[in-house]
Amino acid sequence: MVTKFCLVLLTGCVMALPGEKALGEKTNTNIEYNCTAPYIPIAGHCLFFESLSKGTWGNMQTICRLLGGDLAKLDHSDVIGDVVMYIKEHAMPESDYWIGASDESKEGDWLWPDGSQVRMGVPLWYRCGSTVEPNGGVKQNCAAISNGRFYYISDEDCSGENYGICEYYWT
Ligand SMILES: [Ca+2]
Repeated sequence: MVTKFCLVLLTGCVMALPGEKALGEKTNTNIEYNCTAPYIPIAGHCLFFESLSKGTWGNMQTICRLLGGDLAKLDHSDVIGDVVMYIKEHAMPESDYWIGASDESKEGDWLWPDGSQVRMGVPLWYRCGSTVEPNGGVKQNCAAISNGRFYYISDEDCSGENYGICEYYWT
């Protein structure tokens, strides 16, 4: 006999067999997990959007660290997809948002705040015709999901002012 259990969802409750994905589940967005305010659960991450005031990449890093986290590690296209959906559904500014990737310490060596390597190329970084991000060389060492780049990742001047996405890191 197989015992069924219930996954509590944001939108209700579904029956699922242990080890099975809930019907319609694309990412782990539906799995119950807790994020401490001001962080909110999106695609298995605990994220906070600084969408009221803009700042440099360093400004946003400081804000995120004051909130016990760091700039977000958006290392999967599904996660970025859910982030963009959240931005649109909550009528947040259609703009650029700083994320955690940077090659400030060594040109061309893109790292997340936890020190892991950033996956380059598709499907994370913008590419269209002859434009292949990152393309700013030593003048652009900070990453944003860019409204002008359909929210793909783009490198930008770290001293530019954008909104930001923070993440609480569990490990
Ligand atoms: Ca660079």
